Amino acid sequence: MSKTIIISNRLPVQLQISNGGITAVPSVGGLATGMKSVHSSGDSLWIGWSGLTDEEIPDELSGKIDEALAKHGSSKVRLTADEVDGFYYGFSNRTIWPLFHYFLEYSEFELDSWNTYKAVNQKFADAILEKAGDEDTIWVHDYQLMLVPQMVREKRPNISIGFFLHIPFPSFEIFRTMPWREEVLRGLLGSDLIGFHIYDYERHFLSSVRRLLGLDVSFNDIYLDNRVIKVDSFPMGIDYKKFRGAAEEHEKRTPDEVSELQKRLNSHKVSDPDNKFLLSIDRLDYSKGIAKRLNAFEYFLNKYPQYKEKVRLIILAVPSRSNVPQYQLLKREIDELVGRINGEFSTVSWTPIWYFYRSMPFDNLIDLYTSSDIAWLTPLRDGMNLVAKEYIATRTDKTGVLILSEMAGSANEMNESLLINPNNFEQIADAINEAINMPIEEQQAKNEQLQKRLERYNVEKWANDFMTSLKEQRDREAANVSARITEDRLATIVQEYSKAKKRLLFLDYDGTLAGFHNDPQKAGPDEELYELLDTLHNQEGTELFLISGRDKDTFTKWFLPKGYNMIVEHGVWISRKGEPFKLLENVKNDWMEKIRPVLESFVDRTPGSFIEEKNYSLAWHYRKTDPDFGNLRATELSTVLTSLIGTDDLSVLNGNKVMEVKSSNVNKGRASMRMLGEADYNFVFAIGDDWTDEFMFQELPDSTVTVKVGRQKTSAKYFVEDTKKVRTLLKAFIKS
Ligand code: GDG
Repeated sequence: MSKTIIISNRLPVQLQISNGGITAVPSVGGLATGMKSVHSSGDSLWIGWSGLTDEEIPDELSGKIDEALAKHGSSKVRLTADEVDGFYYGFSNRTIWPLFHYFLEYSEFELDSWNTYKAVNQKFADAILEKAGDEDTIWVHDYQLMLVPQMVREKRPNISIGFFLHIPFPSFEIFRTMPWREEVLRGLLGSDLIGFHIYDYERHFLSSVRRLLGLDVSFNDIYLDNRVIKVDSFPMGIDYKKFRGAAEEHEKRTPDEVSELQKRLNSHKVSDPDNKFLLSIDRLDYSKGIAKRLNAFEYFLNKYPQYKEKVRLIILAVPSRSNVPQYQLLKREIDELVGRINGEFSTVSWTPIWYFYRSMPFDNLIDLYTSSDIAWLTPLRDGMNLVAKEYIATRTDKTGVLILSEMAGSANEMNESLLINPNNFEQIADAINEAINMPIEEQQAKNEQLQKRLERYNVEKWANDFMTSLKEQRDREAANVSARITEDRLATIVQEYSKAKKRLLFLDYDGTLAGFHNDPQKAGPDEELYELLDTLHNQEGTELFLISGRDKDTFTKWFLPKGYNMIVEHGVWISRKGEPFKLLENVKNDWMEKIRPVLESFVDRTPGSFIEEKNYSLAWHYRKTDPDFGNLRATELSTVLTSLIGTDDLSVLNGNKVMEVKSSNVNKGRASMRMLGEADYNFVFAIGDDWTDEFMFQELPDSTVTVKVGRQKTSAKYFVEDTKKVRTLLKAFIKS
């Protein structure tokens, strides 16, 4: 039976060593609960680091740890203290974390820690490879393991792999600064599906893939060799029932069941019912903007002094990564700020900030959520921010106001909250004022909407959506792959070819017989291609046509002496058996005067693009431009041209990095059909790589063997991956 393997840096259980024995206790984190539905025992395995280094695990306990983990469907990856240092505290948390959260100045680019990151990723991949069968599904989590997908793919090309990034993916301008950027992208692209919290991260990732790897991207599909990788956004939800249920339980507690913390909170509420609690909960991390929040609080107290003694800020900062210097500095900064603000504003009966630097038990977390009038979360960057969602879920009477940074992924789904820019103190101070004075009905109306959404799109739905999407992607790939020209299929086609007495072949040139070059004039045929074409051309019963959008002069130079049949400019010109080119279609070119200046203006404004002028068409090439910019300009040009050519019987062809304007009654489909009508052929074959070849695929009769080069959407029956495979195919025709 196939199983699901989940891989994350940490396991969903915590180990406790006591009296020489070991127990594993499930951890309460969002990921662990979210994956519960996926990680149901029996058909699922979770692989991760146990949290203890090799040095910390006495030899005699290693086996016991394995047993304890196995009870929770988990298996450990062993890491030494040095590995944890280089991989986790080093590359993950001193390079990737700051860079991906736009803290470029904190990002350290150390070759040693990169090497450890690679080695540890390989350890995780090996652990997967050891346990995984070909039918299994692998789900890799987060920024610590970005190389794992490709490492697994190399050894198991057919296995299903999903990856989810829990933190933001930064803009290309930030990502490009990392020395190992290509390796990281290639690592991720080992996946079948790559998930992000929100569309913005997806967009940044696709842009980096296009710009740094030059890969073709169509909507959210990436074409890489013989695979298509899907990229999508899946905003992570929370275990709504758990938080809601806990809040309801809290309301039912008898006075002696109430926690000490709750008693303290209650006594303050009783002594001053108008007093408002503002709550902020985060890991102590610079990305969470805690220091800025404290400064903003000071600003608020100065701008709205009437709230002195009326509001109290409760800050829970959970210790995190305290081995990393930035975190130690931040801790000191926050300690000092809290001290200074409290020193400045406190009165005998009022301390403005209550500051907890610790992790609290779940129950206390609920105490804080349910007792606070306002949750105030101002990360400078945050992949999602689950605290915002948890706060809203616990508000059983639907009161409470959420003030949320627009830099948190969750802001996208929670726009009923008061969204603020964490750097805009004026706006923040006004938002706190608005929150304090917001009528109850308004609070309830907003929270009702928010709660509905959180309940529906909860963490289980998130996990299931991701798994469903991964499966769909695999099915789509399997269906597509069935159109690949495999050895068996090739044998059948070759058999039909050799049986046929009269054969007609249409071969596109660029991207089919030869690869692309930045300068089209340099993409001329090589010796092997000449030999191949010579043999086919001279083969008894074979009528070969090169069919291309190229201009006639170039093809005259390259192929006329060879005597091949040629159709160029998409069907305007024809040359048979070495004769000079003749017009195949009667077409006008007086429109060119009108269109040329338009294209010229695009060349001026798009560095790297140029115009190719043919006798009956004009082509604007943008292969050499920045890919995103080029695509943007192409869309713009297409709109401009469409409005210009309306009445002129012209059409715009959107080829592979080229946009061509030509007469509408000329295309490869029409030209190939005319050739087909000239004799009685019993084997017809057409092959090409771009949009302009689709006319042939669509118009030639069903019995034609149509082949697309590449994986893009096509009307062709079959596909081959690249120009190399095209040559293999043609060689097979020759040998038949
Ligand atoms: C990363 C991304 C993304 C906090 N303090 C205590 C405590 N917590 C729990 C909260 C919440 C979780 O920790 C924090 O989750 P966040 O989403 O807010 O932040 P990160 O830890 O930075 O998580 C983030 C997330 O991954 C998921 O993809 O949203 O953007 O940075 O669940 O309740 N729990 C307990 N005591 C505490 O003191 N028991």
